[in-house]
Amino acid sequence: NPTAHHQSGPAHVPPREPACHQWVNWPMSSFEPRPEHHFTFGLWTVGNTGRDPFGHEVRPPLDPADAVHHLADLGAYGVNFHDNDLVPHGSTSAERARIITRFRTALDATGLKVPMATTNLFSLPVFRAGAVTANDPDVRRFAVAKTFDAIGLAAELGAEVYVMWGGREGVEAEAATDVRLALDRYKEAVDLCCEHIRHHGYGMRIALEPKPNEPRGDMFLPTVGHALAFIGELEWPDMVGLNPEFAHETMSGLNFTHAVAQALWHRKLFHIDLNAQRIGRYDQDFRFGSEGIRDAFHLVRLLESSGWDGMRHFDAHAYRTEDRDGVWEFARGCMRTYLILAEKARRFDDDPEIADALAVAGVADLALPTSPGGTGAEAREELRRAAAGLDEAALATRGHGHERLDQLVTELLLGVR
Ligand code: GCO
Ligand code: MN
Ligand code: MN
Repeated sequence: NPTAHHQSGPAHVPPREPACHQWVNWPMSSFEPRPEHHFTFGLWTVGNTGRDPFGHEVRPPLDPADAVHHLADLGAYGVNFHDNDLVPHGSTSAERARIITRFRTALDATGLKVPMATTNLFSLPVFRAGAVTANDPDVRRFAVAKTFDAIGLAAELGAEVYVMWGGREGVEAEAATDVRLALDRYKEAVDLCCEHIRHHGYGMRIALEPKPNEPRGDMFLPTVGHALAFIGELEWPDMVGLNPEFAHETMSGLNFTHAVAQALWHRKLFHIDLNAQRIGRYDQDFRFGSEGIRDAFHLVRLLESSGWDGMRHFDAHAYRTEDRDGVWEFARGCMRTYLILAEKARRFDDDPEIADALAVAGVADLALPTSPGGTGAEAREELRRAAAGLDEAALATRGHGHERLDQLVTELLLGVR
């Protein structure tokens, strides 16, 4: 029975912190990114060469050490990578050592950190029918061993979060995979990685990254909700959380801010991939805030007011139209937009008219328990008595002022307040 293997009772789960407003105190005025803002980029993001399914590369490859220097100049905190972004697949151990030394020298010179790393389990032809969920056990063993190596590389460079994105875990021909078995094997792979991390004392946490499709027709763990439920079935559920991505939930037509809020609520927001995406389009990975600016605002407001201390990672790339200068404009733009939206979020909280609209909408009242006396028999009776005395017609006819509140958000974002 794949589900009867562990006890993850609430006993060892830390108590949920109440929804809070703990603003990080950043001087915002200049919107200049600085390391303390904890912005990170993947080597694959600023290093994106513009290749797409229809066209060739338009930019030359970017040397990882150059990426480190440029990102540090721009005020980023860190850089993340897939194993093969840094060490090309098939490198000898001598080449590997030389590459890592060169990369480390750049990190030491700039102070840039490596907060997260991951494995490329999607580019090699061997993963064409899946990696850790391929039907073929040999392919799965190859994938898990590659992941162990990548976890070692991540640890070597100080990463505290290890992202697992199942780029090829999925199917086009529905009859070719039994989804329940695929989930057994997915769980097995995550359990193996947790044991590997524990055995070596790496102290790393794993963040699963859901995505509905692309490159596969349908991918396993398609949304944040699916992944949260999956974590409950793992051997080491406390070691595993989420790396939700703006584009991925948006591709599913879902509200990304709600997905992040629920991940926070479950204490499972371990990392985040920020970018921009329009519903119904291909996987766009645009500059943060370039589409869906209102969604981006609500997201930043959530992250900044929740006291979440994770990395603000951008998993995005410059438009294919851009040359190298455009790439750095892109990176700067992601960070500036985040800082501008964080400033807007503060203003939102300081604006007396918005405060009034929030009061009319009763936003703070959601924190009041429905049954202040708890769930016991007496409290339930008390709730009944209170309900019996209510004026249903009055409750049903009153307006909530959401139009005014929402328009105030628009006006704040359009810069007229
Ligand atoms: C994608 C994914 C990837 C992952 C990366 C880290 O849509 O291609 O978002 O960029 O985030 O592979 O695991
Ligand atoms: Mn993506
Ligand atoms: Mn991503």
